[in-house]
Amino acid sequence: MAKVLITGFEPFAGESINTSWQVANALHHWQLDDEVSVVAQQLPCVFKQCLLSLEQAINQLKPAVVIMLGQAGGCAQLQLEKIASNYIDAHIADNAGQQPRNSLTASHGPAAYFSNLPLHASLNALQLQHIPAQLSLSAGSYVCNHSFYGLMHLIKNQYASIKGGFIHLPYLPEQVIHKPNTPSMALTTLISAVQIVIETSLQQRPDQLVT
Ligand code: PCA
Repeated sequence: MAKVLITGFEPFAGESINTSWQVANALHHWQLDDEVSVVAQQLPCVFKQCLLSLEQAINQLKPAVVIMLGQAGGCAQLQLEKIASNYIDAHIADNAGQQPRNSLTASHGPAAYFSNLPLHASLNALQLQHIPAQLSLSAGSYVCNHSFYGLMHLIKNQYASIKGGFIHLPYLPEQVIHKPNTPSMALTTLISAVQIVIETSLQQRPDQLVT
């Protein structure tokens, strides 16, 4: 049976929930069909520990697909992240009080990796279902980008068969009640969106560059 690992982060920056974990958790044990099962794993919003938890989950599960989710408060659409950059510059401390500035995720790694999920096919499939999404060329320079880079580094060096990548999600409606003019998206829409990306990732090849 093929396994799909979905990760989401614990709340951070004073929030009581994190949309990424609400969505990942809702997909835990989602049975796409007899051949595929989904496992959700929460990651700490802590620079060092998030990579250790991720690596442990991958070593245990040996998934075919890894889709990492993170919250990007303020965005109105799902952000299908194309590029994981080898750069950290934390604008706030993480949940362990660490705030690395102007540094690298992997001192001997390349400057960036591309996601190897079928992002264009996923975008088309989402838009066909009228779910707002776009390709994003930067996952930021905080814990999400750090963990996304960590995933792609692991795929490159140890798990070449894994298809993996990162999606940033908007806030949930209950998170914006006291944040005027801030976009949000319903949990049911976000769950359907991630299900669409899971199905597309299992069926389609990663994006091919035009040469
Ligand atoms: N979003 C943060 C870290 C955890 C999360 O959900 C980010 O975008 O880096």
